[in-house]
Amino acid sequence: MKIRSARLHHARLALVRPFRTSFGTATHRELLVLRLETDLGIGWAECAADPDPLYSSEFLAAAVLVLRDHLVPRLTAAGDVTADSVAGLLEGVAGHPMAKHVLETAVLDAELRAQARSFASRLGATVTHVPAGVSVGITPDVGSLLAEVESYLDAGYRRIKLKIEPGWDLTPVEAVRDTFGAIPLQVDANAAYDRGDLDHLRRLDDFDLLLVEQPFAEHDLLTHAAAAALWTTPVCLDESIASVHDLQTALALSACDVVNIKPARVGGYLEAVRIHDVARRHALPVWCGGMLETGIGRAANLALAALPGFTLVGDVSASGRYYQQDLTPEFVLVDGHLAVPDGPGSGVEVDEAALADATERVIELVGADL
Ligand code: SMG
Ligand code: MG
Repeated sequence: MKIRSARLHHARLALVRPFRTSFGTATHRELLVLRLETDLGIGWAECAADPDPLYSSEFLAAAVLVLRDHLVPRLTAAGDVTADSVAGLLEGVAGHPMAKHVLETAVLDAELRAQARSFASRLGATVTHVPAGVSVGITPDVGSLLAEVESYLDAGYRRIKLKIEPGWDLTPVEAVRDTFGAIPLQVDANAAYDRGDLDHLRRLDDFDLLLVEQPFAEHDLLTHAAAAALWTTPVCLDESIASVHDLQTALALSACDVVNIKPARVGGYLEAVRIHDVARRHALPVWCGGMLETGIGRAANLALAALPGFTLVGDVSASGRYYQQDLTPEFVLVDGHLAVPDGPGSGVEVDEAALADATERVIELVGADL
């Protein structure tokens, strides 16, 4: 296909409730939505980069620049592109997986829409519905945490993830266990601890958690390996895994028992599938992470989460957990599950009126005259 125009919508959506992690509190999500017009039709995707480089080194303003000045020009210069060729064409640009992800995903969406084929079919989904988990932020006190967890359990969520940080770990976990019993429960530290915390965090072993996600720094695989050897609770990597190579290194070091796969973090869905495939060959369970996506990103995440190696419940929740007004038809929980879209491309239509309402700035990356 040939790219005719590429337009970014810089949008801002209020979250239904603030989401606090060890690296900050979000009351809104600022995001980039890419609309790619090709000779075969339109493709849509959303970029997971946040305004500030806190979760990872990427951030929204940098994503705009690298897309405009380095990534999109490589695709337009190539003339004909396919989703399979995108990663190779962008390889010369170091880093920026979230910016690469949004571009590859929009190409893939346009390509699949033109073929009347779904993401689910293309990626290799084997189920039509996936169980939904929910990620619960750090709250001002234990009482409000318990109320929030209860509301999600009442809604039917099949697994609860608690964000933790130093000073907010054993106590909230114990309170949730004591109150709700043997629910599927896990925690995520977003790299907030260091090697000196190995013994402290080992006390989480008392709570029969499904896993502890990314307790240590992104590049500190050695401390994750020490934890995996010392703790009975499985160690899961998120931020540390940006590619198949990273997974192979983690496996060689025995640095994890589980991997959270986020397409945005690893540069796109095609690399996400390759990571899934390697993990599956090593009998390493994986699950699909989230970046507070709108329905645009969530639709494709559901297709990924429907692959056979995704044996653990992911962070893909219903629209209502995030936004009052989603950018696609609403995703709703039915018996604790979300349906995997099976229409062409991502399987959802972008609500262009809702997108226009949320858009603060439109950035044309390639003119319509090309
Ligand atoms: O999409 O439901 C979601 C959020 C899941 O906790 C979540 N994501 O480290 O896994 C993670 C965080 C990163 C995003 S925090 C803004
Ligand atoms: Mg995480």
